[in-house]
Parts: sequence; C-alpha cells; structure tokens
Amino acid sequence: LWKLMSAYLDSNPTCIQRQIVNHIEYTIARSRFNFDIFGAYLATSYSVRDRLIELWNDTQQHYHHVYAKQVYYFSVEFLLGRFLQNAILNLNLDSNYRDALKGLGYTMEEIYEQEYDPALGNGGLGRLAACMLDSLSSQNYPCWGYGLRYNYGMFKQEIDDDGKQIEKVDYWLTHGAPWQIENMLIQIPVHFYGHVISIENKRKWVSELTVIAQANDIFIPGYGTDNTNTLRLWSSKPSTEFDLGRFNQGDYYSALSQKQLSENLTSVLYPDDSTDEGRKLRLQQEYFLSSASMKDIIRRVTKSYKMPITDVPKLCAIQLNDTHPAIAIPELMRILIDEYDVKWDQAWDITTQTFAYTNHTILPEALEKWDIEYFQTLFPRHMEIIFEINWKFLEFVKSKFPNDNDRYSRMSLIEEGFVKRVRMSHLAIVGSHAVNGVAGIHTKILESTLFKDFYELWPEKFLNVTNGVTPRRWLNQANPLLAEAITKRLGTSDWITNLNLLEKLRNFADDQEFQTQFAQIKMENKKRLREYIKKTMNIKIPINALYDIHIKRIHLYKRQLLNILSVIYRYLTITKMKKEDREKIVKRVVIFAGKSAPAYKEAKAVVHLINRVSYVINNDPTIGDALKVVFVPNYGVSLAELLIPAADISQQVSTAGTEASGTGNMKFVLNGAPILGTLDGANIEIAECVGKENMFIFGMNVEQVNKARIENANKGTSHVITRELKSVIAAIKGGLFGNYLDFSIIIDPLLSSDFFCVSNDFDDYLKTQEKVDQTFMNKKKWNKMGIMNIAGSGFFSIDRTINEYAKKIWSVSPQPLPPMN
Ligand code: DL6
Repeated sequence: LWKLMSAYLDSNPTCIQRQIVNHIEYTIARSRFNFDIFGAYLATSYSVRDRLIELWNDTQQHYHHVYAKQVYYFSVEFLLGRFLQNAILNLNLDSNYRDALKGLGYTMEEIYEQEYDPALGNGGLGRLAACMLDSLSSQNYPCWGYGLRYNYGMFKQEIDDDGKQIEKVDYWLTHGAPWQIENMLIQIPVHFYGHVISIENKRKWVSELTVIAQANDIFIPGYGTDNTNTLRLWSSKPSTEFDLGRFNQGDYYSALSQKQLSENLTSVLYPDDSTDEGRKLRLQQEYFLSSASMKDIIRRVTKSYKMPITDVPKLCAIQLNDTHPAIAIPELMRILIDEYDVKWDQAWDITTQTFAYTNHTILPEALEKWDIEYFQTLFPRHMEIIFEINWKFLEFVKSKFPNDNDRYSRMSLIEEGFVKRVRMSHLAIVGSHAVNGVAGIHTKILESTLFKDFYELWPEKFLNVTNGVTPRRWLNQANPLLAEAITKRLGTSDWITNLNLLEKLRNFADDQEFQTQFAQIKMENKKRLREYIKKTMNIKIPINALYDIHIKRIHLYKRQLLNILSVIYRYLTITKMKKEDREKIVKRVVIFAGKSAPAYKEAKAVVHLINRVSYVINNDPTIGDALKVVFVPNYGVSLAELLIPAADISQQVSTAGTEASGTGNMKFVLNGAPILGTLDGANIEIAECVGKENMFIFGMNVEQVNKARIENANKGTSHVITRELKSVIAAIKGGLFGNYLDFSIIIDPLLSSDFFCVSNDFDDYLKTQEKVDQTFMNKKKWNKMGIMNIAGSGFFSIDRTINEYAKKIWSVSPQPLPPMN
C-alpha cells in the first residue's frame, strides 16, 4: 500500500509541488510565498532525496535479508558531477517534475543550473569511481562507495590577463549540499600516533590521538530500478575526549594543537605534497578513510548481519581504487589479530581474499611510497605488521627464486636507501587476490615492466578490466537530442542499460535521413557551446567550423603541447595564404580545457602558451573565422557534459604507453566524435570496436616510443627536428606569443631529450590533421564516421566493466529488490 501511495505521489504534479513547497517551508525555512530560484532548487532536491531515502531503506533491508555479499569501493576521489538531473532521470521522474516546477514558475533547466558541481576529485580516477557507482546501482549490485568529504575540493581555475592559470579556493559547501545526509548515528573513532605494548603475548596499540570519522551519506540511485546504494564520505571531527598520552604528560597545548590539526584532516583534497607537512596530512587522510571504512564494514558484518568476522571474505569484496587506500590491508590485519584474536595465517587468508587492487597509472611520480619514519610515528602497529608481511613474503619469494638477491630487493615492500620507504603498490599487490590494469595495453605494460617480478610470481593474480563510462550521464543526460534520435531509430530506449544495442546503428550509417539528423543534432549542441563561450569568455566562434576538442588534465604526457604547436603551424600557414585560398580551407575551432597541478611548472607553461596563442590568433583580423583557439577555464564534469556533445573530433594524443586507459576518449566516441589520437590506452580497443577507418590514428607505437626515447636521449641537442617544427619554435622564440622565457621550460626539451616524443610525432600529426580536414569536407563520409563511432561504442559501457569485476574479481551477483506485489 505504501509503495502504491508513493507511486501515486510521484506521478502527480500537484503532490510533487506540495512536497517541494513543504521543503521550502520546513527544511529551508523560507515562506512558501517568497522563495527564490535557489530555494526552489534546494527544495526540489530535498523532495527527490525523500524518494531516495525510502528506496534506500528498502534496499538495505533487502540486502540484509538475503545476506548479500557487498562490494566496497575505496577511493580518495569521487567526481560525481551534478546530482539532481541524474537522480531525476534515473528515477524516471523528469516529466512529472517538469510539470510540477512549471506550475511554480520554473523550467527544469533553470533549476538544474542552480546546482554547484563539487570537484571532489582530480580527474580520470575519480570520475571512473562515480561511473562505477552509477552502474553498480543500475545493475542492482549491493555496494558501498567509501571516500572523504573534503571541504575544499579541487581549486577553481581562473586565467589571468596574461593567460596564466591562477588557483582560487573552492569552498563548495557554501553552495548547499542537499544530497548528503550527515548520519549522526555513524561516528567512528580513528587513531593516530602512540606506541605498541605487549600484554599476555599480544600486541596492543596505545594511540595518542583520536579523530572522529563522521559519516556523510549520499544515496546513489540506479537507472530504471529501485535499488539504491550508498556513497559514504567521511569528514573529520574532534573526539570529545583528550587522548591521554600527551595530556597526562602535562603537555596540554601540544595535545590541543594536534587535535586542531586533525580536525582539519579532511579539509582539502590532496594537500600539497611538496612539503613534509603536506605529505604527512595526505597519509593521514588515506588512513582515516581506510580505518573508518574498515571498521564500518566489520560493524556491518558482525553487528548488522550478525556473522562471525571470519566471514568477511564471504560477505565483502573490497576494491582499492589505486594504492591510496592500501593501508586498509594492514588495518584489517590489525583488527583481526589484535581485536578479534584471529591467528596470523587465517587473518592473512581473510585479508587477501577480501582485497583487490586496481592500478591506474604507470607514471613513476604517481606510485606512492611513504617514508618509514612517517609510518612508524603515525601508525606504529601497522608498521610492525607491514614488516611481518614483508618478511613472510620475501621468504616465499626466496623459496620460488633461490639466490636472486636483486629480485628480493626489487620486490620488497620496503625500498632501501638513505630514506627507507614503504612501497604502497607492492603492499597492495601482496595483500590482494587480484590486480588489474584498466585497458589491454596498460595491463600488458604492468605485467611486462612495472610489476614484472610480481607477474612472474603470481601470473594468475593479474588481469585486465578495461574501463567504461556510464551511458546514463554521458549520452542520455548530456546529449538528450541524440539520445532521443537513437531511441527512435532503434525503437527502444533499452540501449541505456544495454549499450551493445547501439551496434544496430551500423545499419543506418549510410542512411541519408539519419545522417542529416545526426548533423543537425551536432549543430544544435555546437550552438549551445558557442553561446556558453560567448557568454562566459566573450569570444565569438563560428558555427560552421570543425570543433576540435582537447579536454583533460594538463600534463606533458597528455601532450596538449603537441596540439598547440600544430595550431601555431596552422596559423603560420594561413598567414602565408592568399585571401581567396584562405576562404576555401576548413574552418577550425580548437578548444582546450583542463587544470594543471598548482606546482607543475611545465603544465602551467602549457596553459600559458595555449592562452597566449589564443589571444594572438583570435585577435588577428587577417585570420577571421579560419582559426579560433579557446581555452575554457575551470574544467569539470558539468563542462565536459557541454563540450563533448559539441565535438566534431576529440584529441587523445598521449605518447604511446603513457595513458593507462582514458575515459574521455570513450565519451566522445559515444557521442559520435571520432578520435584523433595515438595507439595508447583504450584508444587501441576503441580502434578494434569502431574500426581504424573511423578514427584518425597517428604517431609511434609503444615499441617505437621506447626506441625513440633512447635515441633522443643519446643524441641530446643534436637530435633532428623537422622544418615545420623548427618554424613553429622559431615563432615562439621570436616572441610572437610573448616572452620566450615563459615557455622555454617546455620548448627547450623538444630540442634535446624530448621524453614525450613531441618532435618525433609532430610530422605524422600534421599529416593526419590534414586528413581530418579533407574528410570533414566530405559530409557524407564524415557523418558516417560519427555514426559508426556511436555504433561501436557498446563495449565501453561501464556496465560491461562492472560485470567483469563482479564475475572475475568480486564474485558478487545482482540483488534486485523483489517486485511490488
Ligand atoms: O582509470 C581511470 C583513469 C584512466 O582512464 C587514466 O588513463 C589514468 O590517467 C587515470 N589515472 C589517474 C592517476 N591516479 N592515480 N594514482 O587518475 O585513471
């Protein structure tokens, strides 16, 4: 009866209006006769949240009832994007809310625009985590996401008058956070510092500082299902007691300041790791997340499910989203051994059966290693456990590979040297039953280079699970016109949950009517983007141009530099053309967006160069509409939703062997924008699915890159670069875009070791760019390519990814709520 009543309330606009108005009055305490659009957005969100709460309660009850094994996804980043529209679409409430809000004088779009997009992550890894949650709920898998509720997300990027990136703090909570529920019933003490004592042959950690982990829950709706899972984000709070250690020693002020420091534990996403203090805070954050989540899980198993702790692997699959939460491994060991009296060997079996680890990068600077000194000070008991794990592990390696000292030191969890460090990736591999890379080539690189020794020891532990993206957000929500056209063509909207159905679009790739429709939709999306650029940046871009989009974190390996150098080459070429020839060329709008890490000087110089080039070209009257360059500030999920549907091509041009997978590449393909890119990351699998003829592939492959790097390094400054690149560098050195010294940090290396092989790939890149222009002129061919991209994108659904994890790593099955009687 209750469910029937809810269904009735959901479908009745007047009831929805009443709920919204009630929230205006009783939740945000405004008068129902006097509220503004932001109030309307908040109240709308609360009313949708009410539905989620009901569904969530039913879902949790059901999971408990069937003793469901649950997936626990540990991640320091969750880049959810805006929530309201996603929730409304997943719950199929769009038209009802649309009608209800119309009655209150608002459009749905206006309301959606009110929501602030919090940046609780840096990029690919965090966005992947959000896609995974969407899929887990949509496919009815029982799961919990565990992360941190930062007060300050990633900085807000602005560009100053000179074109440089500046970072502004982003206290996102001032914009309201109607989706998170501070669950006062869930507060978990997390301990730090202190020492270890022995009592009756048992080790006991006597900590010196306790911080409370406060649960903030966000309910994650699935598409077309009532199953609703949880993302639990921990925020830090002071504990009510003083920790006795320091306090008893009379060191009141030191105890107090330690406490205040720890209250700020979850203030900032990724504190500055260029200082000792920053690094320590980061490690504390990682432990805070790991310990609170581990204790919460054990509470669920032993108290809610009332099962013995030894059943943890039967009931829990914990996935470590990279090594940041890998300290959860010794934390589980500590809890089992010290608190539940489990013997070491059994505790180790439980632990390794429970954990699995995903690697997301082979970049050496991103592979975490923590000074033993930090560990010893912050987590003395964990340090002991890690030493013990390492000792037993190395004994095992010795039995398999006798007399191979080099191997032992390469594989040890401890890096020897002047400063001894804990290698977190080794801890994660040794403590997990499965280790995966995120695209075919990436996993091969892990197996053959980075983790070669481990692969030789445990080949069965390693596997590949290629990333995916959610079609709900990245097509159905971001590109509603295209979504509708696809549904009409296929005669069903089932593709939203079964993306392989898009294959059928191959039958329409040559269909004139569908091609025209595809082109018109792209045009509409381009108009939407053009308006945004005009409104926010006051740059006018032509509509009948090729929109060439390069959006992602700014990094040397991602080679935005290659792109901007080719833009300069195009510019120099156009300036030499006669006016009549200039009018014949394909107009190009090159759009960049992305943030550079604040301390990454080279990446910041790239942002600076792009903006300087943009100013020069956009203000050169002889160029007109032939070429425009735009750097859209403050890239994030919402901006991606606007940019991707408007792209004619996307740039995925990383040096082969450097991008683990990429997921932006998949989003563009799904929206019918072919890739201009290298054979790197998931581009390789995309080529297999959509066909190389529907992409623009250029550049060296991994083997060629490895060879070229050695040659570049050996040749040093005598390494030869092409005439075209020389002309570009000469223009930059000549000051066309400002003071050369601003850019020498990124340009000089091109003439010597050129680690990312920009100079080696430049020629082929230019040729391929020409091919792009030629193909764009042939509208039939171009539209066909776009449609073939959509048709081949089924494999890149996150639902396929999740099903692979579920089957090969987690051994979990969907647990849909029983149907309403
Ligand atoms: O797996 C998600 C995403 C990949 O698609 C990107 O290729 C990769 O660069 C990114 N990795 C990170 C690095 N984080 N760490 N550690 O974000 O992961």
